[in-house]
Amino acid sequence: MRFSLLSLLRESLRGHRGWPAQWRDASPKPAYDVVIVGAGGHGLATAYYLAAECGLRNIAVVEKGWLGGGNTARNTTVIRSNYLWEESEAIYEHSMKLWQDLSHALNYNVMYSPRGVMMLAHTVHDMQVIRRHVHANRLAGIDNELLSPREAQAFCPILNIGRDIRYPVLGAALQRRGGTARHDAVAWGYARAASALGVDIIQNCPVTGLRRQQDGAIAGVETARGFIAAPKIGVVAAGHSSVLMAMAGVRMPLESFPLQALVSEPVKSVMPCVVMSNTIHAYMSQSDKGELVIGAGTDAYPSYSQAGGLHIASDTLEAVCELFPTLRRLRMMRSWGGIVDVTPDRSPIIGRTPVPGLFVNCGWGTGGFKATPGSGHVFAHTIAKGEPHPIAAPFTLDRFRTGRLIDEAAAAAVAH
Ligand code: FAD
Ligand code: PYC
Repeated sequence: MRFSLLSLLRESLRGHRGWPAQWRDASPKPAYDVVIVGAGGHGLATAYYLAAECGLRNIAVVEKGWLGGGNTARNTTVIRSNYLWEESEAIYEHSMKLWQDLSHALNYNVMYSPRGVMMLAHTVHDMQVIRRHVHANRLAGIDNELLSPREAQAFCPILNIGRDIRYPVLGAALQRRGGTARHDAVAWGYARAASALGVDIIQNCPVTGLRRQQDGAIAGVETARGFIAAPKIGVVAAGHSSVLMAMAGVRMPLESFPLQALVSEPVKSVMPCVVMSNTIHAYMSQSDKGELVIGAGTDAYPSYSQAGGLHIASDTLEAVCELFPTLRRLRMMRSWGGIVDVTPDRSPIIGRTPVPGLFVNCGWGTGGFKATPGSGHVFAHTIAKGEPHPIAAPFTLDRFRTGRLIDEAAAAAVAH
């Protein structure tokens, strides 16, 4: 091997803060074809589909903590595809179809349970909104049906449809194929299947920088355990995407908010489905262990706190007690928060960035768990081909420049 004086000097200056910009392109041989930053469900699914469907095997997933320990571990696992706009219907329905066969595909029981997701209406405006969604979904071939209060109660017998409560139930929209899955099993299932295909999953390895070559293209990731060179990087770090993208000089249209949830002590099965109410900021299902899984709205201001305001959780519990009075004496066991990153139009960003070789998948806000298989699938194809997958194509970063937004706030399901 031959060393020039210049290359020796470059090596000795590596990591030095004053490293001249023109030397930052010292491009070592790529260690991997693709590095995915973030081992949440989306990152692991991306790595799995890259290996399983795109013919790439030399892939690493780099995670600052442990796999599946971010929002994937903290969410309330609601799965549905009853979104309003065609672009959203396409991606969430793509995901829904993948959920149906996911346990077989991964040979891992992700406990997908299509027990029905029922969204309540409490005002005339709510009724207009759910009617609009039902019609839009049915036109797109997606199941969704309108229920009267009595029909809603027949589907969920503990639901209070009395007229004397603060926000009486006026009707509901029911997506029968909607439901839940086991959050950590999804991360473990994708991780195990990806690992079996040769993907390296590197935990406890925070990414601290994104290094670019002299021509501007991505060169690799700086991590707390050293530099990893790769010609393609996919950033999938929910809640922290803007921090990571800033490392490559890309400013993202994102804000990060705490979103919280809590679970009750376990009880016998009382809740046969998922019930959601955006108006009174509460949604609930029952886990297979018997705990009632309850979610609240986001905090009103951006923050990286993984707790969330106490008043948000207590308002939610008041709403739950009104809707399900039989649960009034139930004790709560745990509460927690996660950081969700939210775009101005409440739709995700999936695809290329202004930095050649750098891809991003973020902005799923309060609703990305359900999208895990579909998001990973289309992102893998986008990274492998360097061109957006047709389903991902509308979700560009560029839409915030052109103004072609996909305003899904009405379907976000959680109060913002
Ligand atoms: P994550 O699982 O957060 O993965 C991102 C990973 O990136 C993390 O593991 C993190 O440690 C890692 N990371 C961050 N920075 C770095 C770095 N510098 N270096 C290396 N790694 C890094 N969605 C639904 O569809 N249905 C729901 O019912 C639902 N309920 C929710 C309830 C709550 C309380 C919360 C918080 C969210 C909820 N969501 C729900 C949203 C959903 O959880 C997220 O959209 C989804 O899990 C995002 O998945 P992910 O894989 O992108 O993120
Ligand atoms: O998007 O369905 C959803 C959801 C439920 C709870 C949080 N997000």
